[in-house]
Amino acid sequence: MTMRNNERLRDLLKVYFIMGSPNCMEDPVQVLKDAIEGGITLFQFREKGAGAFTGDKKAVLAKELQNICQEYHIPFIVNDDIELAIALNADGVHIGQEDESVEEVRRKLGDKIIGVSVHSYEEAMAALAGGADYFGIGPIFPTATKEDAKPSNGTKLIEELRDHGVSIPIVGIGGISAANAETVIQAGADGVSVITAISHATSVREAAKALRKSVFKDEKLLF
Ligand code: TZP
Ligand code: MG
Repeated sequence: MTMRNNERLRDLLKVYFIMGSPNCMEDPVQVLKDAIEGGITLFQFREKGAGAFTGDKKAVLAKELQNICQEYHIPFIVNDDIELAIALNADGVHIGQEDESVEEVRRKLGDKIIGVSVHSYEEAMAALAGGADYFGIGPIFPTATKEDAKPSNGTKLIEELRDHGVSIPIVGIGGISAANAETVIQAGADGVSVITAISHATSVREAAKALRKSVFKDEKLLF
């Protein structure tokens, strides 16, 4: 079954860890292993920010992290870099509004997962029409991680989309931690994506575990 299947993707998005070398306090390879052992369900390689690797160094790190994901059966998504995703045969990409159009990326990537960051109902409709598989919505809470992040807007857009019957898988992003993840799920998101809450934790493994617990706790309440 393809991972683009909505229900499979909904499960994969629950505990979505995003990082690149600038986010890590120790070796990214170790951080990823610990996060996977703590229970993350999906990984996105996002090599951005001060000191981010480019060129060969970026590609080598991406491959190393992809190898770990493969070893543990965790899908590997690449942020923005479509060519890298194709070269690595990654499981998918995550793109923003400043990147190539969803239609163009879909043509290049065929059956792979395409996640799109959307900030309004109009952007969401356009991404849906272009063939997006899931939406990333945020910043939900204030975040210092993304320099050009828009002001945080809570869960408003997630609620608006769900109220309109939009059923595409949705993941919240921005300032999310084990302490506030439940609000995001209750608003209608299928999962939460985090950088700092896991990558900067004293124990990466325990932080991933705590986040997973808060996301899955809510699921038990619902069913
Ligand atoms: N897009 C919107 S907020 C954000 C991105 C990539 C950063 C999220 O990082 P953190 O550390 O989980 O707030
Ligand atoms: Mg982008």
